[in-house]
Amino acid sequence: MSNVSDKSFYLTTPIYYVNDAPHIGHAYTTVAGDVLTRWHRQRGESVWFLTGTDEHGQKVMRTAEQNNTAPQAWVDRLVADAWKPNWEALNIANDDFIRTTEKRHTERVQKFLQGLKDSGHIYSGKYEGPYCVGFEEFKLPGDLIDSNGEKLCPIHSKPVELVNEENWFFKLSDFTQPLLDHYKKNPDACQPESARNEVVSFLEGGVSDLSISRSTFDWGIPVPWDTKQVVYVWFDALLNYATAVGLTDEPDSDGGKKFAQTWPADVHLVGKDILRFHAVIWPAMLMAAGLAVPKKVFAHGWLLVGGEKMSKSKLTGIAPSDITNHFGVDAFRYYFLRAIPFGSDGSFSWEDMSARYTSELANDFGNLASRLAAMIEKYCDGTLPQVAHDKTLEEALSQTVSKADQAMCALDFQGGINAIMDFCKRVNGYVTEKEPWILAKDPANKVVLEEVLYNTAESLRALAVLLNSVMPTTCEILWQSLGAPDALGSLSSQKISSVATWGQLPAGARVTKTPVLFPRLESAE
Ligand code: MET
Repeated sequence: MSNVSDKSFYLTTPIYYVNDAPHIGHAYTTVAGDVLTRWHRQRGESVWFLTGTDEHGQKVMRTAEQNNTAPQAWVDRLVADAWKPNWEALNIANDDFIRTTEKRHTERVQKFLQGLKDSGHIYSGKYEGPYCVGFEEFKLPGDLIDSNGEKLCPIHSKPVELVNEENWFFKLSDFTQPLLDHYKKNPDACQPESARNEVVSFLEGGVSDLSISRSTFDWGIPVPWDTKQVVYVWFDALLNYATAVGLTDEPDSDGGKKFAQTWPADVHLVGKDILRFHAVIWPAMLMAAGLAVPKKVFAHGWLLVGGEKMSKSKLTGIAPSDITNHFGVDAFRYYFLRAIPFGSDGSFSWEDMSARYTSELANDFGNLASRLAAMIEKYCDGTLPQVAHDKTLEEALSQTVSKADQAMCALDFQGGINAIMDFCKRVNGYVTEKEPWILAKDPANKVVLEEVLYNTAESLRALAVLLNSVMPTTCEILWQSLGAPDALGSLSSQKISSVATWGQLPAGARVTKTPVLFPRLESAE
């Protein structure tokens, strides 16, 4: 039996099209999901984190054709050679990875669809209108831009195609009012506010029924009662969030139990260009099936390079490894969440990233750790002195923790990280003010000197726990260098709620010098 306290915090990223390898835009969303789920784990919650790949549809099928490869072989290769290794390299701790060509998905999609048909939400009709393959979206003529008489998708600036097919339709329009009511009653269900406003005004403009099958190609899931048609790729893809956790399985089966434990999803992270699919079509599909709708859809902004949305065709697409090879994985994870308010567009530039790396990571954080280890070695033979207490630092830490926790849980990553880095600055200020290197000159100051060193070590212990979700590798190294008990990775003992309790490092522990946490950057030339 599941009860409320068994409910996992369930977070998803979009499942990405496998027409190409990941770029930093995909990594941005996935890292955000990883940081948020790691944070919730450190709050002591049960967590389920899903990512995966969207493998059907014309966009993927045509890319496979262009590469003279069968679609299944193409997606298998890209998932194995590009997608999974990229997430491993970025230290993404997802609990599951769903692929839409997996049997667990295709079978459950068919069952779900049959249910909607049986309950009268699906009818046969004719679709005639523009379609953007790059986006896999049926467009309204008013959505398009005109370029010398040619109609282009406004996002990709690529020509749309005219579709004229007998299809199956989902009665999406039936859910216009229920969706408006839902967002009125639950403003948190679509964030940030600008995204919710966009969705509400879209709904207020009236919504048409949606064609949910295609009949002119076969790379998709067959419609169960009409196998000459395949399910529209977005209808198939959106269902991943629920098929991955056992949608349509019997309640007492493993799948059914998993579903009860995870559904509804707590957060669907999406880019703002796919907001309507998630905040209009997806909850309508769930409402039609009598299922709970997601608690929150959060739309983040675009990463801009040179002021424009990144794009491979414009040669502004950047692979994560282009950046991690230079700055390291943890700095990559840190930079985008620290530099860009989540929900707004943000520009990437090498200059800004170098500047933050040097001032915030290398100077404020990394140097503090190496200075402390050097001083403990020099003044205390590498052994942590006796416990002492600095009330002001302790108070500052306690405020930092509540501020950071509130911000992180609201997906304000920038606010959360800022709060933590402000504490780091404060500790640097404490060390500068106390001047332990002067204190060390007179043996009469021994007690005060040891207090300063112990308080600095305690502050670093807290920073290791608080920054662990963002920079897990660095924080583990720091944690161990402080002679802290257990591994930081054994999170059950390193909860956010107890991090502010002062005095956790045992006196007498061996503090060791670490490799420099953030080495000086090699010149890019
Ligand atoms: N494949 C889509 C994209 O990459 C996302 C689908 S999420 C259900 O934009």
